[in-house]
Amino acid sequence: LTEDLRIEANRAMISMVKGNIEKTHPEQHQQILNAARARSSSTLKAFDADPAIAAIVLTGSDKAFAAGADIAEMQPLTFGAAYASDFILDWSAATTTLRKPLLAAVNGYALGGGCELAMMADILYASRGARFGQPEVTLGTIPGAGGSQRLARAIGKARAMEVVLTNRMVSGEEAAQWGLAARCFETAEECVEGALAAAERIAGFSQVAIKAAKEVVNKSQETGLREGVEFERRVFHGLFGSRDQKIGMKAFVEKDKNPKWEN
Ligand code: CO8
Repeated sequence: LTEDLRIEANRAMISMVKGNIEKTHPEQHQQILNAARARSSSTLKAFDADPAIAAIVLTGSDKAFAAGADIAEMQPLTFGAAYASDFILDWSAATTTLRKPLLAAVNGYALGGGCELAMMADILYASRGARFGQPEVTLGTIPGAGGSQRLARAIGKARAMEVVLTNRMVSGEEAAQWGLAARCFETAEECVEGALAAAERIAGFSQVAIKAAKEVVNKSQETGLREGVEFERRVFHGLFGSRDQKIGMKAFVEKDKNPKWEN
């Protein structure tokens, strides 16, 4: 019930593979990149709508999760073009409005937009070799896809300032210690396996409960405590209207270890 989504050429997250595509497909590389970009948002939406999929795992290669937006492509961009197209919005909106859990398995570099993408995940796993960073100031700009906001919420203002202002990279181990990653695995392979195992566990639970649980935890990042607790209680009350609440509690009472979830 899980799907390993390997977006090797995600929209504007293509830096590390662009060179390879240029080498292997010199004639069609631009077409391939454009198709991959157009596909990434719609692929996520299609996975979110597919009842056979319960969770999505996003990963990259051992060298890089994603090295950020394509700097060469962004270089000539004007304010007018960026503003008119609301550059970045469609891609980040597609990622952050998923109702199913998104897990990121980060190995190697997660820089700029790559770090921002990883932070959009509901569960972020890293390996020892992961390197998170927001190097935008080295390019004369700043994070543009939520990096400054999500990083500060995840690791606190002091550390986020250091990362954003000094281009300090955060290792996988530090990411786990600081609360940016849920866990740090020894190797890249273990990290991807860990993410897939977590996705499998999620797939084994009531999907209506999973969606509601994701929604209430996310609410905590956007609201005050009283409002968040009230929201949680209302959603909790609402779940008494689901079949899965009856199925889950009946299974516990009857010591049935394998409830058949319906929604
Ligand atoms: N854009 C364009 N090309 C890149 C990028 C990039 N972000 N990253 C790497 N490359 C290219 C290199 O130019 C090089 O190309 P070539 O082989 O043609 O010379 C190739 O990838 C391999 O890179 P390196 O030779 O530099 O490999 P190293 O192992 O020495 O270093 C690094 C790897 C550390 C990843 C290094 O390449 C690097 O620092 N890259 C830039 C990282 C960066 O600054 N990222 C932030 C970009 S800005 C951004 O992401 C804003 C995002 C806003 C949101 C976007 C949402 C879509």
